[in-house]
Amino acid sequence: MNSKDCFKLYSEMLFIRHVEEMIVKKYHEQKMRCPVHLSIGQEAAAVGVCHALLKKDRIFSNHRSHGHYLAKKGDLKKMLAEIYGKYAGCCGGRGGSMHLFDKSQNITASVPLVSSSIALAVGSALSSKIDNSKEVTVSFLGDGSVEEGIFHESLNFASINKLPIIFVCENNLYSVYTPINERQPIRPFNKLGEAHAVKSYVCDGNDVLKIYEITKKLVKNCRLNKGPFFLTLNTYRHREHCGPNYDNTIGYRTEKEFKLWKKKDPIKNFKKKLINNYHFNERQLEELSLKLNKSINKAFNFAEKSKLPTPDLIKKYIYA
Ligand SMILES: Cc1ncc(C[n+]2csc(CCOP(=O)(O)OP(=O)(O)O)c2C)c(N)n1
Ligand SMILES: [Mg+2]
Repeated sequence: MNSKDCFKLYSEMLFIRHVEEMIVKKYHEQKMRCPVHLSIGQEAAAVGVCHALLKKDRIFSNHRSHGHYLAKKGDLKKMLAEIYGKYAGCCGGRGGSMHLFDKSQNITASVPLVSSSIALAVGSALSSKIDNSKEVTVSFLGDGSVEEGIFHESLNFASINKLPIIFVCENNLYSVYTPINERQPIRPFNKLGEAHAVKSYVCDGNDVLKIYEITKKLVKNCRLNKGPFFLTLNTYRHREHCGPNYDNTIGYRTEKEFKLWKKKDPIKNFKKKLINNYHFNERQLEELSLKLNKSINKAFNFAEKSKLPTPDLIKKYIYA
């Protein structure tokens, strides 16, 4: 990949990091009244995958959806307004952080019921196949998600119908506070896909370049009707399961493990790569950081100043 594209990948990851760090900074003001599941530490997955997609391709996400939404070029102002519960939000302020949509970018749904958006994504891929439209669907899911029956039904259906879909599992080792080895038998993760005859790959989830390269191949193959695929990205969330804080002191994961994964920070390491291998300098990257923060501040101002929905809207979208 050339240096210009690498800079783009870095910029997209840093953008997500800065947005979520600003949420951290402002969350205590209690103006954002919905739960937030931050993806700090997992930005490479969202950016590496979405960078390999075209605008027409569709993504489906879960409760940890900010990174996916922003990486697929969802509108930041509408996302923040949604988190602030404002009418200008992408769901009119009715959904909050876990319901991010942007039809204009084909961010079709994020749904916090664990695994439920996988089946919706399969429906999306089925429609692309019927229409022969060559759109690819990505279903983002977590390691906890593979424990739900709908995951297996969805892979089975996608496999038998050869659907243009990539199931992307971000394995961050935890479902809330329960580590994966207390929830699942020890077996290679890609066996989960192979059991349904879905070609499966495992990739370093903190290496944005590797993720981009492998997704690009899978997307190409999906367009050639060679899907579906199951891609596991091994990564780690830095913050608590839900909320702006750290929760390492409550005992479900060790400080040692946390520090080990912090060293694998996808953004810090890619920054080193940009400087050492692609000849960028600290000043250029600092300028980028300032520029991103400027636009992020504007979007927060917009969200904070936007109007709340009025009471008469309560019945809108209620059909019975
Ligand atoms: C059907 C269902 N069961 C339980 C929950 C509560 N819940 C919310 S997030 C979560 C953990 C999911 O873990 P994982 O899929 O690994 O995603 P991560 O939070 O690690 O990103 C659970 C159990 C839920 N939202 N939906
Ligand atoms: Mg998890």
